Amino acid sequence: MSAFELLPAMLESRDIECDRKRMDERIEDYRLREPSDNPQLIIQKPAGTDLTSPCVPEIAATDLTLERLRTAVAKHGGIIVRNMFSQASVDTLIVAADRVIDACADPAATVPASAYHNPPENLRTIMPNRDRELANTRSFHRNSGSAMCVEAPSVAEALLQLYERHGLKQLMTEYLGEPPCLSAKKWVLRRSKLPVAEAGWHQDGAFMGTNLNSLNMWIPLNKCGGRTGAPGLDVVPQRLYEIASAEGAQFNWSVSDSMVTDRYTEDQAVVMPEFNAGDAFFFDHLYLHRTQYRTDFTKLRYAVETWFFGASSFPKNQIPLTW
Ligand SMILES: O=C(O)CCC(=O)C(=O)O
Repeated sequence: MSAFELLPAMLESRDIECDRKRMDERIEDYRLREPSDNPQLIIQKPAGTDLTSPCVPEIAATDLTLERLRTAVAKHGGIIVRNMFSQASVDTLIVAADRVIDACADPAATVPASAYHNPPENLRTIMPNRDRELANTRSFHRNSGSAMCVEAPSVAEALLQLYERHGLKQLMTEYLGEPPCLSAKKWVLRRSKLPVAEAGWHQDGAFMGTNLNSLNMWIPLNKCGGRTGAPGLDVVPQRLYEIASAEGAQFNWSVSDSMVTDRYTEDQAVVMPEFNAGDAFFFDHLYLHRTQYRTDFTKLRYAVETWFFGASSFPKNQIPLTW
C-alpha cells in the first residue's frame, strides 16, 4: 500500500478554481453519454444452490488483490479491508467533512469560495429537474448530516488523488472490466446526526437500477459500529441477486424491518461489524444494509461513501462523472 497521506495543508493549498473547472469537465463528460443497454454484468446468479455461509469477510489492506475482492463480493456481497487509509489522512477528511457539511448547512447563505465549498457551475443544469432536483438533493443531505463531495471540488480532487495513490483506480478498472466513473449524487461526506434517525434497510440498486456494474467503497473515519457507541452499518452479509420487495417499507426503495428480521434469522442473521478509522468496506448495489440503528448512540460517526461504476455501465440518474 502507498505511504501517500492527505494532509490539511495539501488540501488548503490547492488551486480552487482549477479544481472547480476540472469537476465541471468531469460532469460534462457524461452529459450526453448513455449507459450500454446490455452491459456484461459482473455478478451473475449461479445455476446451482449456493452453499456459502453468510459472513462479512475481512482482510488486511496489504492482502487486497483483485482476486480477493472479486471472490468476496461474488460470494458474500461485501468485504472489509482493514487499515486501508492512514490516521493522518482520515484526520484530514474529518476536518474536510466538518467544513463541507457546515458550508452546506444554510441554503440561503452566501458562502465564500474555498477548498471546502465551491460547487461546479453545471451541477444545476446536469440534474434532469434542474433547480428542484438540486435543491431536493441538497436538502436530503442536510437532513441526513451529509454533503456531496462535488460541493467541494478541491476535496473531491484530493480524494481522487488519495485513491489513485492507493492503487484504487487500477483496482476499480480491473474489477469493473473497464475504466471507472463516479457519481455526483453517490459520492458523499457523512457526519451522523444524534440521535440517529431510523434509516431504512436498502439496496442501492433499488434506486440506481440493476443493469449496471458497481462497487461502493465506504470509509469510516472513526471507530464505529458494533457496540462502540457510534453508528456503523447493519448488514445482511450475503450475496443477493435481486432487489427485495419494498412492501411495508418507508420508501419505495427501502425494505421493511419486519421483512429483514423475518427473512434473515438465525444462521443468516443481521451483522453489525465494528469498523476502525480508515478501513474500507466494499459492497455493491445489491447488498442489503442500513445505517446502524440503536437508540443509545453517544458518539458521532464520520464516513466517506464513494460509488464506482463501469464507464459504460452506470446509473445515469446518479449523475456520473469521469475519473
Ligand atoms: O453511512 C451511512 O450511514 C449509510 C451509507 C450507505 O447507505 C451507503 O454507503 O450506501
